[in-house]
Amino acid sequence: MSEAALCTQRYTRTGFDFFGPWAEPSEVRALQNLLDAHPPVVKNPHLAIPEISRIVAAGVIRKAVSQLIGSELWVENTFLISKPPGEMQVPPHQDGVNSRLILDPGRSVTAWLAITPATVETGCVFVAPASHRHGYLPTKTADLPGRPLTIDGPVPQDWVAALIPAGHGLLMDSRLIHYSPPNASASPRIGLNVRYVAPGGITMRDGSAPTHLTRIQ
Ligand SMILES: O=C(O)CCC(=O)C(=O)O
Repeated sequence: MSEAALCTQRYTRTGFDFFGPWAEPSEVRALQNLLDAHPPVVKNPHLAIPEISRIVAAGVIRKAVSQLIGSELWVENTFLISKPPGEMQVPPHQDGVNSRLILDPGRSVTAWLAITPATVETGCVFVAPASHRHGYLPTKTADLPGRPLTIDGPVPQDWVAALIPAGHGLLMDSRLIHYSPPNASASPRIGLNVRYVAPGGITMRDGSAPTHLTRIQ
């Protein structure tokens, strides 16, 4: 079986897989320097920061995502988290549902890109293997700053720490339950969440057509 087929098989079974590197070490260092001064959360940085718009179209990422959902790719959303040392955490959630939309898991995938090393100490993402098999779960707002969405129901018991070197990444099924704990190190942990969709992969809850999509060429 080819490496690509093995990756797809792993992703289908567990709901996640690793990939990379998506950039040269010098490019990753330049990004670290650039993003160090940014606020902890930046929504849709690919629309405002040219270096990020280049990354989301990087060949290695495009190839990995295309193997899962086909070659016509659009970016639905990006989210930059520069998690400072301290309290900031992200509760268990699924990326494919929010108050505005639902993503078709067969036509969407999240790529989480480590811009600095993601380790247990720095507050890496933890994934619940095979949790995508239960579909989308009910949600509620978490009692945390910013009132993020979290799953409403039993929280999975089995978690895997997604340990990712800077310049590498994680692919997640849109239904995969994941969270990230606080950063216990002394430096910010920077990661970029990119939601890719194939045509027809988005259903807006209000019946409108999706907007602000960026085609990956
Ligand atoms: O970057 C993080 O720590 C959390 C990432 C995450 O859960 C997400 O972007 O959906």
